[in-house]
Amino acid sequence: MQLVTLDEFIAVNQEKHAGATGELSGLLRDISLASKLVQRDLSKAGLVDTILGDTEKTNIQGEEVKKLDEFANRILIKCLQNSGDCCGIASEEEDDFVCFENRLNAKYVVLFDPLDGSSNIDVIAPVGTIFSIFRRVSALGKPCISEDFLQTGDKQIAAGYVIYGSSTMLVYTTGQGVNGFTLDPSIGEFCLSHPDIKTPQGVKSYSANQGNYNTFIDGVKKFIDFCQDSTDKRAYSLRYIGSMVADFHRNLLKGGIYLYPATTDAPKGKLRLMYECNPMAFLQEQAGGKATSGDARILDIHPVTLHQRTPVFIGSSDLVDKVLHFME
Ligand code: P6P
Repeated sequence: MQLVTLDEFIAVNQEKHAGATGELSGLLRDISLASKLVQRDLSKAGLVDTILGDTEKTNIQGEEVKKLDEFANRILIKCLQNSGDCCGIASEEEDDFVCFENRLNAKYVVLFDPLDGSSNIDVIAPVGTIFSIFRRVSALGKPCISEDFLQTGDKQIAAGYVIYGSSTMLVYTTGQGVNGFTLDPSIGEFCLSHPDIKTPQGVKSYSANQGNYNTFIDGVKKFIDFCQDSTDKRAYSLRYIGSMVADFHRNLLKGGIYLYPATTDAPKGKLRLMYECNPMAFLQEQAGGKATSGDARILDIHPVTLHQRTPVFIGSSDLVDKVLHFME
């Protein structure tokens, strides 16, 4: 395969980016720059105690903020504000959206989880940055408003993630399929490594926190019982890393389903709709899979609040259909 960098790929496919006139391409470049800076510090997290460990703060989710969460959040905000193409952001680490007063004429807003799965950093498990891009609905020249962010997932212009694992990969879609780019640290470039990703069906693999089994609704329990039943078939493999980006990435490439249903501790589910489930659902549908809350297609859910949570079942179409069948 010929070496194609992310910048070259974006430039060549510029016209395919829905209505993009270069700004969207600029945003994707800015996100890739931010992720390179995050990766650089992640790779030595164990050595530099200034960025490892907790900040003794908790975010709006009531979750411990790791120093690297905060670092990734700051880097993304800085890169997106410098880009000039983004008028505001919403982040898992920010209580409310942030409007860039010096970018009132920019067309796009970006929502992100700066470092999903960050509780795994201390044990060197994969973590990820997840992003979702919308065109603003408010008038140019004015500060962005909540409606710019609270759009249904099917209005996303682009979405993607960066997974920081044994290697670093950026995976994104603008609605023209899904492509993966692996970071070559020797040249500091993301290079096309996984063109036109499609999620296979017929794969016996599920990702769930089995410890929550007793708190799942009956339909979900029946699906998991089906997965574990080996009377007349091979039982399914359970693969669960505890970092959604890593579990999602494996299922996207190899097939499988990730499920985080409602539990007694998380009656509305644990994953956030706007900057975890929506971007992953856009990617998953573009790769030929499905994403549902159990009650609705994720991309159809009308958001009410920025940090709202939703149950999520996402992955190979046949497995999502199977769990929906048991939940009927
Ligand atoms: P549990 C990380 O905090 C996260 O949001 C996802 O990345 C991950 O899949 C899930 O929570 C893990 O949650 O309750 O199984 O530890």
